[in-house]
Amino acid sequence: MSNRLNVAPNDLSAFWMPFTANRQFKKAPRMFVGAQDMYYRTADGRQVLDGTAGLWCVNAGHCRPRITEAIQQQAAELDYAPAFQMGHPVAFELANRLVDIAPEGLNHVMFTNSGSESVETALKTALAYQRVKGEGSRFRLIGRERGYHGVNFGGISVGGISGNRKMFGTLLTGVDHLPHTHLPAKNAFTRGVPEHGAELADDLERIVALHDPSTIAAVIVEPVAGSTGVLIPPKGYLKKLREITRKHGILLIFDEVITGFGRLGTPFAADYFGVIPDIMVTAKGLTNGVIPMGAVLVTSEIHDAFMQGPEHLIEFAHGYTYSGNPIASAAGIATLETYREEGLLTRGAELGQYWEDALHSLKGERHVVDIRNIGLVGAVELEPIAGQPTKRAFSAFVKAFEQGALIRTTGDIIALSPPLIAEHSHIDQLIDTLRGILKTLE
Ligand code: PXG
Repeated sequence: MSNRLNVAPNDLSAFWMPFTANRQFKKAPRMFVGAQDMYYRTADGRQVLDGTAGLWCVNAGHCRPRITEAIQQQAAELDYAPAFQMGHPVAFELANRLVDIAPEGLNHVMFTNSGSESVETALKTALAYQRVKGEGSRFRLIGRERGYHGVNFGGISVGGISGNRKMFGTLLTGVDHLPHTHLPAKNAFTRGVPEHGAELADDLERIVALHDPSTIAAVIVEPVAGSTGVLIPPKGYLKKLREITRKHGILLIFDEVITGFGRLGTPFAADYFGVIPDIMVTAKGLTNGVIPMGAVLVTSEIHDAFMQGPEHLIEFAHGYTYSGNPIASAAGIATLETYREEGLLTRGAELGQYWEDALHSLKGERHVVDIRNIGLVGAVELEPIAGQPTKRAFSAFVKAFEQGALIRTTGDIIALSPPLIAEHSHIDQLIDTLRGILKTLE
């Protein structure tokens, strides 16, 4: 076995870390060297509770034997097979298993290697679909303010987080954005789905009137906006989006990279809200975060529209070297098996009330201006330090790590999303740690 994990790296400069304050990190590195179930282990032997399922992906907890073994076996048997014009059984099996648990009608799957690639795949599929069915004038894509759809050009174009967009030129043309749904004046401290704001979906009618429906290919939203700090859609909002898109022949894309695979207490957010999109974007929990993989599910109507013309021709000029990679596919199958055996895709619903009560017990602590929750997701929004946005939440993050809990922060919002195997005692530990920190936070 390698002893790499036992040796502290002597030079941290080569690795330019993603979405990280590199200079701050490299002065006081926070390193994990092991993990099991709900906990990480640090180099100095401390246990750190995973309050965020990694980056919203380790839904079944860490180093689960079935997944580890599936990867080991697959690596030894068929490590790679070409993905274009050739196949292997494991990817087909995973596709079938995904369709089995997916919302009704999403019957075909394209594989990718990340959420960002899944988003690009979905957007390109939407544009190409409109064209193959003779509506090539539908070239516009509609996203939403504060939306996060990964970091590639299509995703940041429909995304709505200015910090992720402002450096990168003109982005995709022909994009417009719905307003975000965060209404703290009306909905602060709501438990679960907020009452106010369904009418924000009507803004799509304004956008449609402005551009004409014949120019719009698709609308993409996260059913629950995650990265921007957990914005839960108002009651009835997603149903309205579905009605308006259907009325105008516009495709509806749900980006379920975070909400997929049990995060809300249902297999997908589409199940939670009773709204089925035309295209569903997934990644993260598909393989429990262990091997990079994403999947895009589409309706038969979309898939079948491409299946025309001479049969020797490629129907859709899109795909990746690693689409449906055998090891990733094996990890995906073992992950879905683990979810099924342990009832994890609905466990968030069983834990939901306990989670909600624990989270909302932080109401009244210093600096807390809002608390939001749904399924096994929560957010605690803090008042920023005047003139120094993000600093207060970031210092909560560093303190939490020192005190044995991993949390996530975005702006001055603390986001929590523990693995779905969490017990009440883990929830208590997480919330109590946070409570202690809030009491001492500047
Ligand atoms: N769509 C959504 C809704 C996401 O949340 C992506 C696409 C992109 O996935 P990849 O695999 O390309 O990173 C995401 C990713 C956070 C956090 O703490 C969220 C994400 C990634 C890292 C951190 O909020 N979301």
